Amino acid sequence: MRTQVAIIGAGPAGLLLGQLLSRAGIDNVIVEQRSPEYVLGRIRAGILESVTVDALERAGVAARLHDEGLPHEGIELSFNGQRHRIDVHALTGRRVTVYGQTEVTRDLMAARQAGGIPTIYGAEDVSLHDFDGTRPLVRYRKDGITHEIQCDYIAGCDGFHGVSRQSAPAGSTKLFERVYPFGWLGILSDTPPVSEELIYAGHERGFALCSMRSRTRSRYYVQVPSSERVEDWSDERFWDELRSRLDTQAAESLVTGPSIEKSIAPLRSFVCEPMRFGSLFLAGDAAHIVPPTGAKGLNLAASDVLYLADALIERYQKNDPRELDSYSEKCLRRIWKAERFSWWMTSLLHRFPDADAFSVRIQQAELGYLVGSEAACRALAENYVGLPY
Ligand code: RFL
Ligand code: PHB
Repeated sequence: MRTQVAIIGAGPAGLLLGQLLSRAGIDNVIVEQRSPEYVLGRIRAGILESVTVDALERAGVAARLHDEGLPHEGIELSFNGQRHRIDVHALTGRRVTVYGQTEVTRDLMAARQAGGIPTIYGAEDVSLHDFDGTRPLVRYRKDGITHEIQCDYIAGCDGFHGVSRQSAPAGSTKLFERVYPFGWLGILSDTPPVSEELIYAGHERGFALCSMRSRTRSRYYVQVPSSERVEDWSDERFWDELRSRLDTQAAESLVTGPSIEKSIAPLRSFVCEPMRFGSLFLAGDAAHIVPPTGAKGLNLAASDVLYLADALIERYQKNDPRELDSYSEKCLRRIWKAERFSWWMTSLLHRFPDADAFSVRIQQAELGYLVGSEAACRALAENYVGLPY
């Protein structure tokens, strides 16, 4: 098989890139190791920056997002038993939208299928070849048969554990990493959200987050030590722990119910530099990870993809490779700002097992300063809604 762009991974990054390229008349094939059902079964991000909404509009997949997404104009910070609202819209003129990654993925998959654009699910042993030379090639096995895709470019959109970053030549990457000594235990339940807006709670027992997917479906998280096992968390234990970390009013109005998903996500900051190796370009979690506290992972994947789609369009429509040449540098500028914000939100709100009394007081002082200072609130708000693309 031959195509212009071979895309590895059918997560939001790969699917969005495919859609933007197809709409510009650029042929592409997606190679995904899992099944569509598996991809749709992963419960992940919930908050879209306006830049991400714009990208989905450009991809022609925003109809349901506009119908069902919930625009949010503020967030609540909770600590010392009190809640403080940050009016993100008043401070920035912009909003975020609550619309689950699962739904974004579903909409992108449906559009791709409607357009009859090829996606190979269940591809095994995917490998990338000759992207430093003149004949880039993707090889995979399906149903016991080996297949090859010849292409001009390869987009590595296969997430943190994918094969693309690992295919970069030895010694060509610089990796930056911080692994946090805790994770987030998350629960999804068909119960009305405890609050109209998200509550980010710092508490001496650890961080908690009250989020949602719709007016009838809630998503809650509590910080747990990295050693924790999901099997040890009954629904009842989860709800008790969450309640203990919220202010009295939220704790009393929390509606509980059976979980429909429960999992633990480790927290990590990670960046791979550069993001280009000859004809191979990394995008999304394949190149960087942020802890979810700032709600930036999916949004960064979308901004990488916008840069990459525009650069490939310039290359094909005007035979101009300059945007491809500056892709990595342009992405990394935005990525490091989101890394900083996500690290800062994480440091501000979580309990660190090795924190001494001094660090705890500094954290308290920072929270107190933040909610008392319009300048500090604005800095948080402009990062939360997303820095300019
Ligand atoms: P994905 O979604 O991991 O998709 C990669 C795809 O590649 C496939 N794959 C392969 N395919 C072929 N060959 C191989 N060798 C392959 N190896 C892997 C995988 O099966 C998969 O289908 O990466 P992508 O597309 O870059 O998207 C990134 C986002 O998924 C991620 O950044 C967000 O989910 C992060 N995130 C959040 N981001 C936000 O913007 N806002 C949020 O509110 C938010 N909340 C979260 C989050 C992530 C979380 N977890 C579980 C890590 C909350 C949580 C709990
Ligand atoms: C989510 O709803 O899953 C979510 C929301 C905000 C975050 C992280 C995750 O910061």
